[in-house]
Amino acid sequence: MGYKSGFVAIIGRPNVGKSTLLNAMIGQKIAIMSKRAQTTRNRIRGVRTTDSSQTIFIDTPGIHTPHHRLGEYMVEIATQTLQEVDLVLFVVDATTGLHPAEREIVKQFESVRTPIFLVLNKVDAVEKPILLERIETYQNIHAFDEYVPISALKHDQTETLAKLIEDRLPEGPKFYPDDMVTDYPEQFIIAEIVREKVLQLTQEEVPHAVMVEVEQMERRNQDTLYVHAVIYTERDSQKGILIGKQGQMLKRVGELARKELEALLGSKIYLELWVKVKKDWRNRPTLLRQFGFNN
Ligand code: GDP
Ligand code: MG
Ligand code: K
Repeated sequence: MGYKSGFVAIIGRPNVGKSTLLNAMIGQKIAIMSKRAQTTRNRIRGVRTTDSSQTIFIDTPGIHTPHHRLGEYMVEIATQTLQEVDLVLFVVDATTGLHPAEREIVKQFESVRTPIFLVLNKVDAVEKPILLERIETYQNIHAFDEYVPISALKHDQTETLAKLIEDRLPEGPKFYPDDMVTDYPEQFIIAEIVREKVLQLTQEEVPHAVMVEVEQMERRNQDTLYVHAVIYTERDSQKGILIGKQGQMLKRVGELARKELEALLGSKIYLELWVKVKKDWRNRPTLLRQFGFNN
């Protein structure tokens, strides 16, 4: 048997644990984890390389009912992806069971020839009899190619899943060098981590109306990376919350993001954050493109 390689899409509703799973498979933090829905808006690739195979994971946004332009856009990406990849991982939350939106997603599977695994995540938080019931419920609506209960958070059965994935990959070359875990530029990862900290610290007060753009990034000397990033909000009130009393909130966002980035990129970071208001960006196609949402 020769070397194997292929593309695997990770799909599923927001918050089921797609990013956590990707990170577990890659062994490094790349996709952004969050308790709040819909953190991942872009396709993020993670590469898992072993002696026998290379798997390129695509972390797509959750398929869901669109409410505004951005929503419509997200549905498009997700369905197209199903046709293009070698394998689809349909991740569901075993603690909550079948969701009505998942019925809609599964309907789309009927016209897809790509193999699809049902990955039941968060089994660490579910009793066995309930888990078995859940599996049966999903079995009744679609004949999946594998049923794989895992805990992405605790890394339970993630290696089993990796093996099952490898079994389905076609023979093919190593597309990426061994030490490469993502093909997203540092700028993108920095922006995502700043955004994650904003969402974590501001709770419900600044809803998803936040976008981060790295405007400048340069290595000032051997071990310091200078980063200038702008956090865009939709309203003045959100800008106020984000900056906080005497700039305290923004300072905390910056500190948390800097610590994590230093660990991730192995370099000292000088992080300068600004907050700007850009009204109603979600409904403006040109702005969406500007922020890199069109591929
Ligand atoms: P995504 O929206 O599908 O990418 O979901 P995330 O990976 O951001 O995870 C959403 C939430 O579920 C986070 O709070 C995770 O810590 C949590 N989570 C993910 N995997 C597991 C798991 O295996 N067990 C438990 N108990 N929680 C998990
Ligand atoms: Mg995610
Ligand atoms: K998410």
